[in-house]
Amino acid sequence: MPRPACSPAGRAIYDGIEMITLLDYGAGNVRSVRNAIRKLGYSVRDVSCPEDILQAEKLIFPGVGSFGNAMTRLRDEGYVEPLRQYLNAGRPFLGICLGLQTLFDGSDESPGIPGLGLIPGHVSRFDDSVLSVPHIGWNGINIRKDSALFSGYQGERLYFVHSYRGVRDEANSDWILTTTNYGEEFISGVEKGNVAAFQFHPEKSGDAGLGILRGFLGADALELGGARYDPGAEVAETRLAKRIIACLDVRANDEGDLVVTKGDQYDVREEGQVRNLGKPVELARRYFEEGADEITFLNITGFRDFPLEDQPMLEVLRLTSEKVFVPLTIGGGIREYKDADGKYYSALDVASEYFRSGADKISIGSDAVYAVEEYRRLGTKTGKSAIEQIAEVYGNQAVVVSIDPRRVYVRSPGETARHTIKTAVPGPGGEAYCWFQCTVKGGREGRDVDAVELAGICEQLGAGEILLNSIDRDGTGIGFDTELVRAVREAVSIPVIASSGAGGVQHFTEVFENTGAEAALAAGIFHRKEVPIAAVKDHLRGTGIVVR
Ligand code: 1PR
Repeated sequence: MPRPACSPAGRAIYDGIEMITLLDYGAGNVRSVRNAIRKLGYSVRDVSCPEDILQAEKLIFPGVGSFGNAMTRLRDEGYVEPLRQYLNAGRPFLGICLGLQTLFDGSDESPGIPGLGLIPGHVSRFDDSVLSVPHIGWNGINIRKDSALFSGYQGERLYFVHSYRGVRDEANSDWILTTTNYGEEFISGVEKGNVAAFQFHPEKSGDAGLGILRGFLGADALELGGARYDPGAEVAETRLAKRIIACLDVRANDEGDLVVTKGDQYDVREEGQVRNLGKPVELARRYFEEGADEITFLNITGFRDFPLEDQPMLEVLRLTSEKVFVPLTIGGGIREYKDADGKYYSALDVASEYFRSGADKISIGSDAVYAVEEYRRLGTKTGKSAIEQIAEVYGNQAVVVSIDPRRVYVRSPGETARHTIKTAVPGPGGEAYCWFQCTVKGGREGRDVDAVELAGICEQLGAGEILLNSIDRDGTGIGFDTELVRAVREAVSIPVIASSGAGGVQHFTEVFENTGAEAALAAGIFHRKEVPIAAVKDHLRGTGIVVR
């Protein structure tokens, strides 16, 4: 493929606005990095040829995807040598996430593929026998040396999403800027001279993250005034916070306007009309300001429409990512598709458009059920399911599987081949056992697959997280189905988001205390302003549960 022409060489200041050079090799969501840079008053120039790297005044490298994929792309574009030259000269550089990992010699994620070799050591995987992996969510940092990057930082938690990490040893100790604990201590930040990199995402870490980014962009103008390194201070282990997620079910109402709606057990109509609880972008912004740790959009009629023709939904994502600096997940209609002209789009094409529009994670519902049925039929992976294809390119952490289960009661486990539990909430005929039947098409069709099996197989296919709804509890306000959440949580080693049924602050405490879920999601109580997000967090804090 011919390389694009180089961007015009020249000054890094245009019309009084400083240019930041962005190394985006087109493999994921760097829209939020762009948006964050712009919000801080800078403009962005993309690297389009190797010389652009050497001409940069300040270079940001937000690596996305897998280690091997990133290094191969860098090599194919001819970027490796100029990048090494730039780094070895100690010129201003900020790596984010994989942008940190590629600075090491290599990674267990992609054996045999060398990294940039600036920092001695190998990146390796967290141990998923003791922890849920990926490490997703808001964790702290321990600052190990003073840095102008933390001029405005006051010790807030920051957003991480990764399965691999660097660990410190003698050979790389002079690089260590910050460390974080997740089962063990790992390197969450490095800095030497003008070269710095973070494992967390400053662009997704709310105002605290934007402050750190500002520290890099305007580092020379800042005085040290924020969090400082205190060599005498005792270093406490950092802890990952439980996440509180606001969910926006979105669809067009009968007038054709895109609205946030909300169902009762998935029925979103009231007196024949689609319930309208607000405008998607406005609500998302409100939740960001109120302290939501993450925002999820579900395009609930995506299973029957084609999302790439649903431009308003993509526009919602683009506009939201300009204002909202916490992770955004989008689901609905992620599957392969043929348009009216017979043109074929893979699920990866659909997901890519969502990532380009500002999504950090995509969520797959119906198609995950079909993929599990196919896996059961063949007894093996095909590499062709949407989960496998998207995880391969964007990484497991970018793929959420959304499950819409409904309880099916039985008198004894022998009545079904599906995974049953003994329940404390007996069925209408006094049945003491139930299984959780997966559905497709927004709960309209039940399939012969249970939620526990589905979650396990989806993990094997490459899903990085489970969004676990409950049709029985949705919109009821009677609390999460903790039996369901516990059963799924115990079956997988990826994070589980408990969803459906939150009616009060105590329900969040209950689900975290009884299930081990990493996150809890709610919709109705937030949309109707019945319970503020801050009240949920205060209650959790009061019971000793760590929150941001
Ligand atoms: O199948 O890949 O096209 O994805 C469709 C997506 O849309 C799925 O993730 C599915 O969960 C969602 N969906 C489809 N129909 C509905 C519906 O409500 N009619 N949303 C729907 C339901 C439940 C949560 C809700 C929680 C919390 N999803 O979105 O936010 O239950 O609510 P609560 O706190 O008010 O109880 P595909």
